[in-house]
Amino acid sequence: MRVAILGVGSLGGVLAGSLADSRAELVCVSRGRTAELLKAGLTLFTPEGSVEMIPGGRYALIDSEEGPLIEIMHGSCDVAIIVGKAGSTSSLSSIAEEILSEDGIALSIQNGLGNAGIVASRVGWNRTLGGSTTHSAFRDGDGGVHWTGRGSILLGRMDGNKPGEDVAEFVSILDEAGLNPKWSSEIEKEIWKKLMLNVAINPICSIAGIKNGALAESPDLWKMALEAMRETEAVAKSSGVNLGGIDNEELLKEVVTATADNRVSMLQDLMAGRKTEIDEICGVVVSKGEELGVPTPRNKMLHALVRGIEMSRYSD
Ligand code: KPL
Repeated sequence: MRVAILGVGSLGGVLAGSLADSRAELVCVSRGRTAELLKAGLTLFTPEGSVEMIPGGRYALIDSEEGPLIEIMHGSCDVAIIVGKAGSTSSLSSIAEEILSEDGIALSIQNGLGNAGIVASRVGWNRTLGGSTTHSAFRDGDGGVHWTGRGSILLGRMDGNKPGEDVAEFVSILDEAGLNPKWSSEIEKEIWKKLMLNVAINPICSIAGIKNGALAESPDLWKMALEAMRETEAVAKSSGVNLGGIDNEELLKEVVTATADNRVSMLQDLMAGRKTEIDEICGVVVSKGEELGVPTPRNKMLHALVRGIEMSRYSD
């Protein structure tokens, strides 16, 4: 099975590094300095403390900034996993469309809502899987990928149908790679649940400049995180997605503990001077809330503050 990982950054590095130990053939799509560093190979620091060096020859590498996909890559992959930032879903989806074989499958494992829909508009709903993950990672300045929290990958068909044989084979490869895949027949719910975690953890840890674990140590920050989560749950409910019976505090505690040593992707983006996913995280909750008449003041405030930090880069 030939698997392409589209948008290799920190989470993509975890996928590439762990899938390197599986029977899958690999293609990595990245850009700029990350692509440059991937040429030489990939160093993966596992949560258990081991260091794995994956030689650059273990995967075919595509720099998406180097022009159109070369002919030989067209239709060459059975699976395309889209892990790039939500803002790059559109461009990565068109690469997925080109790189996938006729019945190849695309899987979006990204933060925010609506990514699987964008992917499906290029490759079709019947070939698109939605996903969400609680694995956490960051990249150091030399391109080393530090897998800080071993979580799981939830994936499922957006139409709720059972996986076919090709999908089952892919899931077994993810399992072989130690990525802890779990099939979900309610993936839309899981994507909302992940959004609830992202609105709670990402902006607050980014504004405060703290690692995930520290969120649980400040009762005031914890309270704000839970408020953002509750608002998101209410928006989900009004959108017709009943998350029914989740204990928000328990869920937040579980993820914050598993990723205690991680700096959220949003904080990593701010520290590197990149645009964050705040529009796709709190922004989407605010706009859906406005559409549905659900108040979302906490998300609105967090959205404005992170946008403000982004803007501060450009002021004197
Ligand atoms: O998704 C994440 C992120 O950093 O974007 C969590 C799960 C919060 C891990 O840090």
